Amino acid sequence: MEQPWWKKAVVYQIYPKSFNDTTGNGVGDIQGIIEKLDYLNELGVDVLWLTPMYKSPQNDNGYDISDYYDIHDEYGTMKDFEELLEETHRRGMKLIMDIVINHTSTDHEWFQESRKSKDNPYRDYYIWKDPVNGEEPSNWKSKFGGSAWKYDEKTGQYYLHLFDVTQADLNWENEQVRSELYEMMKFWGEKGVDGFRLDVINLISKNQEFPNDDGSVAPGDGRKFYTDGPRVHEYMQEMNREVFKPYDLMTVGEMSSTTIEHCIKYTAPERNELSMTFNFHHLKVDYPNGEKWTVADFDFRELKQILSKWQEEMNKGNGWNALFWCNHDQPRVLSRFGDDKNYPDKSAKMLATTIHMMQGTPYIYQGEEIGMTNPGFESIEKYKDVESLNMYKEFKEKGVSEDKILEILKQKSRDNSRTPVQWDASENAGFTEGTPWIDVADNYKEINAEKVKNTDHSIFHYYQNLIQLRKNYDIITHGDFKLLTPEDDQLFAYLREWNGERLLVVNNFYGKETRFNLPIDVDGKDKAEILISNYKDSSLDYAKVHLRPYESIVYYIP
Ligand code: TEU
Repeated sequence: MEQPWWKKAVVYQIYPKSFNDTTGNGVGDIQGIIEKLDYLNELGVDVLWLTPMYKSPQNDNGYDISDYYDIHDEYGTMKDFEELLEETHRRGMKLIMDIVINHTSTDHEWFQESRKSKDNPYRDYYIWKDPVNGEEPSNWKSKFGGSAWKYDEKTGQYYLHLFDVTQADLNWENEQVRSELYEMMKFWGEKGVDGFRLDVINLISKNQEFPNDDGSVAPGDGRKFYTDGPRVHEYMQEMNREVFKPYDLMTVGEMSSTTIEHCIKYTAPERNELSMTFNFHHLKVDYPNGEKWTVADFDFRELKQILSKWQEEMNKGNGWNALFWCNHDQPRVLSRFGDDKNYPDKSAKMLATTIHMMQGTPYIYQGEEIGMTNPGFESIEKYKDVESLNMYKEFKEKGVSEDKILEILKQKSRDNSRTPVQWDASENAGFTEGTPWIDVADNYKEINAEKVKNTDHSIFHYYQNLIQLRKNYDIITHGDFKLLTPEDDQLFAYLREWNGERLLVVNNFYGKETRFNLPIDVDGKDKAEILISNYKDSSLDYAKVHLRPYESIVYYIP
């Protein structure tokens, strides 16, 4: 059977605001992306994913859209966008847009109309409810803190917002809403975009009773009534029929608190829903008891178990994973699961190998390929993210000390990955000639793109190699996955098998030396070769390997 092209692709995520500024206003822009297309092409990625660039008041950096048909002024114009699309295609790369259709900005004209009166034609575009006993219609919580309901004086009802108060949830039960959204997506399809990343798409279908959460299932914030909700698969199939299929689009759904069963349903080809899904279970291994807002080490064994389970079961169910360590909502992986102080180069490469040799489509978040780290901001003024600022306020109100809150934000804030890309050692890391909207990390003189590009065997070149390996070895795309030594507290080793070929991936996740003893019989010693490794003289004897700090080796055994 012919396989879809995106199974062999690598995607690069661009957060335009922090990518590259050409106007000097401190905010990245479309021309800035165009300027770096050759760089991205040289890296070897196939697809660029742009986080939202539509018109927006930017309360949530563009995830609050006020006009789906227009480009946000600071980023440029529709003409700039068309030029970007053309220039991307000219270099043989593809471009996918971020589509946010669970909610719109309250500045969107639909919401402006909707809030006017109960009989406004747009009223049912959103979710409005009467107060219950003079209070919120239910105890659902916003993901950014506080209630998910906001009272609107004008009509005496509450509207639902699962995220910021300026992000009102759309009413997907309303057929007209759905068809307007599909029309809008077709508009981008007509322009020639190659696909969509769909923001929190598994939250669009809500239990229409909007019941109180009795707290019997953690975290008790109402999510069980709208996560992978009652009609979500029906909507995905409708969207596929209306938009994805006709325009032959690649699609990746961002799935909040989802399950493997649902992700198989979203992505199994015969169901005609999405190409692949992001899930976040492996990125909660440093949330003790589910609590993100606390300083904690990560649980390595749990990390292995979760990733392996998704590898095995998605494969069995004919689903497809998006593979990633980082995005604009997560701290930098090098600071999180690697060692950005003692082994930045080795641990960054090890982490890259771990993900890139798995089954699925790998995503590289801007700056990951050059080894960017959390910035370590020391004061609250440095933070810009709405979620971080809300948490700061909540903690303050609870009486938590300033130092404690800052320590938490330093590890957990979404701003950790939103600092400007470090292009070179010049002022502001070459990101802007003005004042950047958020501070550049202090380490830009040591860590920057120019430097890694000009250094042999650097992280950048390592990523180039990983990307090429996926093109050259089908086993990386198709192979089965088996976790080895699951109980080991230091090694993440796995075996891929396909068509009589084997790929053995051995990663030392820590700065201590260790040994790997192959627990099963894998014949073919005399034919084995090392496809990639982060030390230059790694041992070819894969049955017994002595591993140095963060050593990572990929054996190919035909
Ligand atoms: O994120 C969805 C989401 O739930 C998160 O990853 C969220 O940032 C995290 O749970 C907070 O702890 C998407 C976007 O990626 C994010 O940037 C937006 O803020 C959010 O949707 C709302 O559109």
